[in-house]
Amino acid sequence: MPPLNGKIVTVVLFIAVLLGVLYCYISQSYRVVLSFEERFKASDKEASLRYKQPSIVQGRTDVVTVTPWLAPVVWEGTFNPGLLDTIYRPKNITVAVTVFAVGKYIMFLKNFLETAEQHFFVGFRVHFYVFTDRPNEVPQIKMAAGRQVTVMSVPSSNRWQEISARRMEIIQTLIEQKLENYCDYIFCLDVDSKFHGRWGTESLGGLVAVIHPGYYRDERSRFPYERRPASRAYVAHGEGDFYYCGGAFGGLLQEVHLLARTCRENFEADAKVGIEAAWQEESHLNRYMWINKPSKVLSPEYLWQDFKSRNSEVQIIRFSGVVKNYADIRPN
Ligand code: UD2
Repeated sequence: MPPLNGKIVTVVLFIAVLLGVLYCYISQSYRVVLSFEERFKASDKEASLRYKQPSIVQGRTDVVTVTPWLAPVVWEGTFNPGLLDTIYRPKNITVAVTVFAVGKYIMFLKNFLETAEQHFFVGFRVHFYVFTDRPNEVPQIKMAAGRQVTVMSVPSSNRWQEISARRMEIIQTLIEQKLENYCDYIFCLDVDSKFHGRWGTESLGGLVAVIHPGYYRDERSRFPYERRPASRAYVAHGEGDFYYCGGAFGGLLQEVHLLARTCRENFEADAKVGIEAAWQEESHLNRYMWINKPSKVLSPEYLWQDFKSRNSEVQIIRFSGVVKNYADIRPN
């Protein structure tokens, strides 16, 4: 049947040509879409590289912005938040946060988490680990995409000193068992506090310490370091750099792991000879930070206390301890 075959060949040829034209059209328009995206990305990158000119001769003169071992001291006005975010965004970092809410301290958790959603690493992946003996009382907070809360049970205690000090051991174990190969940075924060302003990528570093708001204008002889030579937290008079907070510290996972492990070991060695350092793990942290200098130091903007009036050099309060009645909330 030669005429039918001829028709079939014509139809097949026609369809082939049609498919060919369609393919050319689609690939052409796809290329247009791609080049548009590429152009968009390029202009986005250009925009992120357009910012206020930095200066090395003008800047804040009312505060010290670098330690004698050349670690930056982070104050408002010393960094460009947008620029820092564009540097860290492509790195796809995940930040872990530990927060302990044992016993009545659970009452502070809602405010802590809600304000963290407004100010803490906004736009970045954050995983909050809440340690509590009251998992049923953990409030449900609406979290932004990429951010989550995991509740971990811990035993309660009838001594607040023990609750506070045991945190180092739990942080060490958390890093070993859950965070390695998952998170990049970790911050360990007190729950009886809330965020008031940005706390973001400017705070990232290897080992990060926060200067205590109560002592930063004082002579170091007045710092409440552990002063008994028998303690592993001992810092002699005439020694030490700053007085750092036990309520906020952090850095790279490996660095914080070493800090937590060392403080825990020293705390346990002290306990064996019947010593509890003056300010529990805060004393051990201060000794550790004196020997292993932090690579970034956060000014008291990063942990103020609500009962204190703001000093002039503190242009913004980012995180602050709430006023609390110790007798009402502590177990002892
Ligand atoms: C300071 C430190 C704190 C710690 C303590 C010494 C700051 C701002 N605070 O605060 O970090 O070094 O001295 O031990 O630097 N907690 C509970 N349940 C309790 C008691 C404590 O969950 O019953 C947790 C909670 O996360 C709290 C933290 O331990 O935020 C520290 O306890 P604190 O706030 O009572 O200690 P405080 O105010 O003396």
